[in-house]
Amino acid sequence: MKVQVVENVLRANDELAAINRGDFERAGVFVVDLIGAPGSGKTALIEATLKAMPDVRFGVIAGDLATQRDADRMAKFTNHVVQINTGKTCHLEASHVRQAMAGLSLDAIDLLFIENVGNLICPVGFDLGQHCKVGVFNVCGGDDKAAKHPYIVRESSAIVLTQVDLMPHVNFRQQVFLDDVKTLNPSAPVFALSPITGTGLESWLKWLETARAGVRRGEGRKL
Ligand SMILES: Nc1nc2c(ncn2[C@@H]2O[C@H](COP(=O)(O)OP(=O)(O)OP(=O)(O)O)[C@@H](O)[C@H]2O)c(=O)[nH]1
Ligand SMILES: [Mg+2]
Repeated sequence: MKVQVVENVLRANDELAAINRGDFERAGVFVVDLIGAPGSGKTALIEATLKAMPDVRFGVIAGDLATQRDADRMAKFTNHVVQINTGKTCHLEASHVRQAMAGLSLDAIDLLFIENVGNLICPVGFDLGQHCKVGVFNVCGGDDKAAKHPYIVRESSAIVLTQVDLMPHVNFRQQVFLDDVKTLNPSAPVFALSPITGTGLESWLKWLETARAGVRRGEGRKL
């Protein structure tokens, strides 16, 4: 009986995610779900991306248990920001995104970031209607995190390794991390970068632009 309930919840989520995806595709909005541990640098990555691509019309849905602090940070770069507070829920669901969409004008957005609740585990299982998931790992989290969180690595279209400016201060073996990602998901590019110093940001921006162009040509689902 319990299994049945869980299946129903996931089916309802997937149905709503499909409706979200249809709306995004009709409006020509490329949607990226950023998933990473608390404090891994998701908001800093979005801030730097918005700043570096002034010609792109960005929207952001920020998911956190509480506060609108992330939304306030990103509102400096775009007017299209909605904060979702999930309370005790450790991930965003398609219904949260649906609610947030009511506060966004999709026609005024080219690229929508969904910053998921800081958590490498729970968000992975929930389709939101995004075109791709991007796993965000930070060097301070340790070089074993890709291996310990295989599901997000396998489901991601790209992996960001952030806070690389802090590499000299922590014991992070980059090759171990890269080898683990390669084993789990050989086709996912890894962008080692620091939004704070700007190191490595260019390749990430290029990938984002190429992926967005692919969706405009109707190739989004192949990511
Ligand atoms: N030195 C350095 N600090 C960084 C970098 N990226 C993020 N930070 C800092 O790390 C802290 C956490 O960054 P956030 O961007 O808030 O992380 P987050 O993943 O959005 O956090 P939650 O939304 O709370 O899960 C902040 O103090 C950032 O300024 C980086 O590349 N280098
Ligand atoms: Mg954040």
